Amino acid sequence: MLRDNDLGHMIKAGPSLYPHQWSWDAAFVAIGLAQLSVPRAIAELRTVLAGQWRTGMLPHIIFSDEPGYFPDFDDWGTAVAPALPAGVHSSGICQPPVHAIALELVLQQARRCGGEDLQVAEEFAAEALRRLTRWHEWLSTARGYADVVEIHHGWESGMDNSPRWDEVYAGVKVSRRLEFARMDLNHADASERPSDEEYQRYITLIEQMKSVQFDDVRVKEVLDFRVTDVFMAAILVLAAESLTRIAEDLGQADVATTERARAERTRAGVLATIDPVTGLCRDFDINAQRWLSTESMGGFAAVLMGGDDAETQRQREILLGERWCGHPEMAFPLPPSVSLDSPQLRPREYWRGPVWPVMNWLFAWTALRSGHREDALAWRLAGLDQLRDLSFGEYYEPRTNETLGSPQQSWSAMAAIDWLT
Ligand code: 9WN
Repeated sequence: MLRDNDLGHMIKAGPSLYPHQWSWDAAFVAIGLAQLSVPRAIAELRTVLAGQWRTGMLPHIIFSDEPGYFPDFDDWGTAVAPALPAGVHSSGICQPPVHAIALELVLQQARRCGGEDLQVAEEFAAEALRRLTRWHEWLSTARGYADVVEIHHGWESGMDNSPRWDEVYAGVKVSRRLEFARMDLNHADASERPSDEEYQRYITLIEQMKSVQFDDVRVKEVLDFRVTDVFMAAILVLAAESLTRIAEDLGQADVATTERARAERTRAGVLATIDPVTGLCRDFDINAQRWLSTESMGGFAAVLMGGDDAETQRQREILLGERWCGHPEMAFPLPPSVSLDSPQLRPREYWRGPVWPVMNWLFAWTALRSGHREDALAWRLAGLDQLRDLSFGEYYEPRTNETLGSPQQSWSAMAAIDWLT
């Protein structure tokens, strides 16, 4: 399946709906690819890093030559951005920084294989270190806010239409209705995708960014969408920890020190967002200066980071409990994007309820990493069961396990590969 989605230098996120390379998809996919071929995994990460903007940002899409996706390179208009490197065709926003985590796991696999794989991987790691440090630095400076990370579009979170962002999107002023064709609806049922109203706001934000040539400073003055993303910040903590270990192995003590400090600072920032009533982490609407308490998978940022603090334990119990994975109506005891008991639940609609295999993998991996082997095993077994019909859906209906969104989605296959090897 991954071979079918492979364009040589990049794996399409999905065969028809997503014919390009997405940033966090590629990082996840590289983890699975490493089990099949270490050099191919490295090639995937190399393509991601080659798209790095002059500012340090890793863009969320690197476009292939395939048609059929909206918005494409021309629709984005990033050619006007001084920070876009020559020859790169990319979008103008980012996605969660899974890349250093991927590099660490690729290196681990290369060590198991030894020989040429190890040599190639170590050479690549030495090269990648500087770019990954710049990427993390950009997230903590250009996008640093209250020791977590600020985002400028729901697409940056990777959880595009999660109810987490509803209040923020309500403040996005669509001053003139934009004309465009929703190519995604050629490949997936409208009931499983964001609405037209949501797309008007998505594209309005791109117009706002374009008006200031995607400049990191000026964009903050014109954007209707500025919000911190605790889930992304928790991923940055994990990634900075991975980069610390990689740097130590390569004898780069200064990088290790910087990344360790980043992880500590960001970890404290994420823990500081916890709502004392619900126990979940909260995002903060920067323009409106208010906390967003909407309950969603994003609230489990502390579980993701791991740690022994009481808050993390409390979140773990909530996630495993009857409102979430342990809900009696769940087809499998896996983390849904929204609780089945939530008034916001829309069980077939994208990030508003479905279960996402790649998120199952992420939670299982972090559980293993933080010593909760029993949680990791339970999620792995249920996650594999969910994928048993080999459709490798992008997401699944939480009660019926109906396959939704794009079939043959690359990162869903990655989860199976990693769990089986
Ligand atoms: C917009 C590729 C991407 C994922 C995101 C997922 C979806 C894109 C879309 O697909 O977003 O970036 O067109 O809906 O929400 O997490 O990276 O798989």
